[in-house]
Amino acid sequence: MDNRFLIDSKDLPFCKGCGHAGVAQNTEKALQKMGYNPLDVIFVTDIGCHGIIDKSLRSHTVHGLHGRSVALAGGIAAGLPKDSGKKVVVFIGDGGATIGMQHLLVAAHHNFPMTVVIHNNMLYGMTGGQPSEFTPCGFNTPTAPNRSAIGAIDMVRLMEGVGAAYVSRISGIGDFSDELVEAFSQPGFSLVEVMEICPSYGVKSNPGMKLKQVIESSGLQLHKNKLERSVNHNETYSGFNNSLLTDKLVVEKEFDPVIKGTVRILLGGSAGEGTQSAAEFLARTAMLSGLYATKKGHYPVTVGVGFSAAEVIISDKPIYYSGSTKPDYMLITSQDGLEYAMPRIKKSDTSVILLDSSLETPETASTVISTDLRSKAGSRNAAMLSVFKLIKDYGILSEASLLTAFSRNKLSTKVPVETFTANI
Ligand SMILES: Cc1ncc(C[n+]2csc(CCOP(=O)(O)OP(=O)(O)O)c2C)c(N)n1
Ligand code: SF4
Ligand SMILES: [Mg+2]
Repeated sequence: MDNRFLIDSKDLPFCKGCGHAGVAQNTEKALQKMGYNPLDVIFVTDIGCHGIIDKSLRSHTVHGLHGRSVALAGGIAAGLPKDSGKKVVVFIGDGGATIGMQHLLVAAHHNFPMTVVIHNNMLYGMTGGQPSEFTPCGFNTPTAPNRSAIGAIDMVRLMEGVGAAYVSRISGIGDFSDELVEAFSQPGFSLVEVMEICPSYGVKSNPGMKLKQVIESSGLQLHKNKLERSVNHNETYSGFNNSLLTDKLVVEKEFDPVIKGTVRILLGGSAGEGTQSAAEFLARTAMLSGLYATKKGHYPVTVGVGFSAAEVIISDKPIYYSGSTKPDYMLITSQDGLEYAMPRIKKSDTSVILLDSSLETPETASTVISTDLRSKAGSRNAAMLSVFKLIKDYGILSEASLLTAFSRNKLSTKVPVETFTANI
């Protein structure tokens, strides 16, 4: 692959005269000077005008949510093997740096091995020129024509305060590729704030004002600072980055499946009453019978209160979507669960609903079977009893698989199986 990073460095997707073009061109030049191949560089771009450079790049690109590109890049940088020879570069605007400032501070503090290039045009370009926290005193924008008093955050000083290994503020005019080379060469974290101007909103709101003048009058000096850092994130965490999947549970097939096709089950109960465990148990019992199974939990953001619901799908075919708008069965063990499931109960006309006998039968075209769950097994085990009842009464899995799965479930050490078998 040849060493062009830009598909066409003369045809970039910005307004005429936009400072973002200079950053893209100087970045290409700097990386070429350093001998990088385009596929050795991972660009993580942010939301904003600068971010639309993606389509013009011949490198790896990841486009983040607004302000989150540094967090994404941190993940990529941390995941790269030691001495991979790859370079992670973040392109972010002053708006994104404002919105995601915490990510920048943490990335610098932990010394993540990557370079952040802030395209500081001192306003939110893409949305029409609102001020950001980088808008300096006296620099007007279309929506803040008299922004004189507040002034800009000095990002470079802020970065120094959290121990950034390398920071610089440079003017984005002309050839600044050597400054970028210096930043890109750092082994740990580096940040370059490129001061530039947005002709469409910055120039229009500040007629006749030149970038040099804005920089001078803002009190934000062009500046560079290097700090010796003996640790970086990747070294500190080496050995702690095992895959989350390494100790995944493997459930081998021990029983023949009973069903053909797909069965969708919704469990609706209350927090702390074992709904999620019962749903997981159902999914594992299906896997023990050689079936595919998914389980999706739903609960309010504040855990431990309100409803606790789960959707389980079991199938003889791979499952590509783990939700079920029309469950075949609904196992409802509490008032919270009933309220949660109500929209689906109302809509559905083909479900079988096992409903705890303490609950009022809802209006529905589906079949409702009122059954003693809470009174027989107690509130904490009602969901598990409903799963036993489902398997026994509707024969979707074999009884042998059910009993084997239960004997391996930690609940079996606390609650005798008869609590369930004697009540179905
Ligand atoms: C979380 C979030 N807030 C707001 C927006 C709307 N939005 C899209 S682009 C943009 C402005 C981007 O400004 P900047 O990051 O400085 O980039 P520029 O366009 O100036 O290059 C905003 C506010 C969004 N997409 N996401
Ligand atoms: S609106 Fe401003 S920041 Fe966006 S491309 Fe045009 S000149 Fe550049
Ligand atoms: Mg901007």
